[in-house]
Amino acid sequence: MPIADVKELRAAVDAAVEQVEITDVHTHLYTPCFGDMLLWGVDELLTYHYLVAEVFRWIDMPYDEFWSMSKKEQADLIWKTLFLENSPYSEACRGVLTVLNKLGLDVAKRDLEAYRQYFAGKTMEEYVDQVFELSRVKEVVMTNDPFDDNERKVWLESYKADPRFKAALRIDPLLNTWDQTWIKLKEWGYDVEEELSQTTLKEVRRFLSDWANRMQPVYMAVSLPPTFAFPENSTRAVLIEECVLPVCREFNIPLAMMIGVKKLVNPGLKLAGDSVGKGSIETVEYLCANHPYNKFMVTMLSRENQHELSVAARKFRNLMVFGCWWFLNNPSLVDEMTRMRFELLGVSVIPQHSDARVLDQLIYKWAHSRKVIADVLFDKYRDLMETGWQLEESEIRRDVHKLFSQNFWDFVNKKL
Ligand code: RAT
Ligand code: ZN
Repeated sequence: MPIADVKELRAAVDAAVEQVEITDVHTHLYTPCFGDMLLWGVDELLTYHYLVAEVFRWIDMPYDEFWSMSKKEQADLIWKTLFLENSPYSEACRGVLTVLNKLGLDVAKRDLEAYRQYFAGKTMEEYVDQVFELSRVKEVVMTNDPFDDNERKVWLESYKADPRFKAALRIDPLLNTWDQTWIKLKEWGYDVEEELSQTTLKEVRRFLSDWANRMQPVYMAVSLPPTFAFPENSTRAVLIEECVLPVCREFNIPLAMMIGVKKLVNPGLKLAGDSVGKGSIETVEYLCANHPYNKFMVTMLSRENQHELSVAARKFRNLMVFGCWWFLNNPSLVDEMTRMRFELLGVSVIPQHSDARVLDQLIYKWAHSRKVIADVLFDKYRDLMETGWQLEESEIRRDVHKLFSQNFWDFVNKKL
């Protein structure tokens, strides 16, 4: 039976978005076998780098002094400064409170010690189950860095797959700091030199294939500066052309490009010290046009790039736009970007990913995004109904399932 009126439409959209099981296409979470690398609990939530950046707007403490404090001391300072001495309505602060509230803790009490005790009584494994259930996330894609010594060790010695966690082969050091990375490759037994000779390129391909076989990644990924250009007379461009794209094709996996990060504009802030710059859409267009048998997932960090990125996706079926990344993951910008993407691309986008670094963040990032995306969808369906088009509830569920999960898998499995 078609949806009869706007009231029924609102209920149908809200229910579909509320209930859909999510595939979260980009996170920094890990399966429990990675041990301490999987962050969780209130102290991790409070020391999230988004909040570290915010606390330094208020405190005069030297950066080093902050970094020499224990995690608990840092969390205490952030709680006091950002939650008690100011109202915590920034998106990152609000997120912490959404998590506590959804876990059933009493946010009104402002009792950090009580929240700590709640987490102290849990094991990581049971908490993983609880968070996946509460956030209705079915599966997450990790960010797996074969150049990270701790992570590498787990992959080589003790990795235990968990179907809820998919791997993504992240290759920033290869493409962004080759002058240091080639030495590591050499130490690991690949016959490479700094100059990109034919042997070196072959060995880099072998390295990527070895890790693709080991991780079984759903895509290869890299974050890139605003100045990222292709084609270009640079090491990065040669490595992309000669190594990354051929191996992605061989394994039939997309290359996810996250474009627009200016690394460490303030090094004192460490992980919180990165910023944003406008990237080049011509680079994305060139890659899609000249490598039609490669698949590209692209997210750009600058608000100014969003319109042209959506237009590019209208031109290239090998381009999948995904997520409202990092500084864009705020309700006002998610709303604006999602509206524009739905208007230009219909159902054929991946509107959001969480970028969760702390397991618990799945709860808030998805609660907040679900709400904004449902509001936008409701408006779009209402506009449709005004033309006389009739909508079935099952069609709304179909679209929502694609947006929050299936589009990703269809793209990953697509053969060009
Ligand atoms: O959003 C973030 O946490 C950033 O620090 C980055 O991790 C970014 O998402 C990335 O994957 O490079
Ligand atoms: Zn990320």
